[in-house]
Amino acid sequence: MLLIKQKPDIKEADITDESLYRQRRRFLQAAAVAAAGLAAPGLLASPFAMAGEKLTGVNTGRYVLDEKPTPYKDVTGYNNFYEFSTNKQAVARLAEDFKTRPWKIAVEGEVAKPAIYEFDDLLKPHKLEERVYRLRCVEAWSMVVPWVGIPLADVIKRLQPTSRAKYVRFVTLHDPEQMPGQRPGLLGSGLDWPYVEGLRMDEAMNPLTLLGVGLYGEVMPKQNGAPVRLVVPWKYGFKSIKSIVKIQFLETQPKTTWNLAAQQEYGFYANVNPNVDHPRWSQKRERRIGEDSLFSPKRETLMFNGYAEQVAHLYAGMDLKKHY
Ligand SMILES: Nc1nc2c(c(=O)[nH]1)N[C@H]1C(S)=C(S)[C@@H](COP(=O)(O)O)O[C@H]1N2
Ligand SMILES: [Mo]
Repeated sequence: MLLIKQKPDIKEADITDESLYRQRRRFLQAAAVAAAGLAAPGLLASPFAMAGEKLTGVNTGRYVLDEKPTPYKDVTGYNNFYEFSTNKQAVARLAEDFKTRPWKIAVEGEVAKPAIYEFDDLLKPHKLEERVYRLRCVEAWSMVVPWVGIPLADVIKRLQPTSRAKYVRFVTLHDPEQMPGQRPGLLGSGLDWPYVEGLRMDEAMNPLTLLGVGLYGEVMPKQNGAPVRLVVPWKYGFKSIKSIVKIQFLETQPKTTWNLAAQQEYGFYANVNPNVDHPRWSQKRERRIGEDSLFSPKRETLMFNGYAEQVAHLYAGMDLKKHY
């Protein structure tokens, strides 16, 4: 089954769009500066500063899916982001005031350029791409999302990991003042904070792996992991860690949040695999959010979420029942 078409890059924004966009930005900047009563040029100069604002200069067409994108309202209205709530429909509202600027990202470990980077300093030098990827959650639902991001490999190459770097670890912001799900309480998720995730170096460098900064042509909505999250389309959704504040290059395999919470249920690899059941339910089928009803027949889940051609080689010779 052919799921992915690879085409050469096409520049989406033409000159007219670009100059209109700049005019609008200048207006917004002037308005914001006036409202704040002070100038903050560094902050306002960012091409992806405000959640919901349109992104320009995005290359499209390299990875397209022969499937209908999930409606925007479902992509942004049904979210797993336990820092805000375990109720997927409540996350968007609870994240409304989440501050995503200024935003710093610490780069640490086995790398030539460790530093605490401003968001723009780390990501602005790179080209944005739109890629339509499926996101398949452990709970057997899926979405098709037009993500906007930067290939993680591009950023990693610039940071120059040492030869000892075998894994990359990612950490989400820990800020209980802003994130009610991180406060101790009876209704907590039981997870340990901060949320942490990891990839093997070759997985991180695979061309499919994105640092997501937007979706549907807009700056990443807060509930989807603003300002920057991972998008790893051949793995279960929980690997796509949101609101990243730290990237560490390591020699040894790091622990991950869901593996720490329930080792039997969530492994390090978490590759989408219809042949390896979750201990409490089958992973053979899925239901598309926003499209399928409870009564629709479920869709077949595909090996590596349909991306076997791109990633199966990473796991050649590994027992995927053991390394789930
Ligand atoms: N920090 C953090 N990242 C996270 C999660 C989370 O609870 N906290 N949930 C994960 C899970 S299980 C999924 S399915 C996706 C959901 O992404 P979406 O809200 O954009 O659909 O985010 C992942 N990243
Ligand atoms: Mo998930």
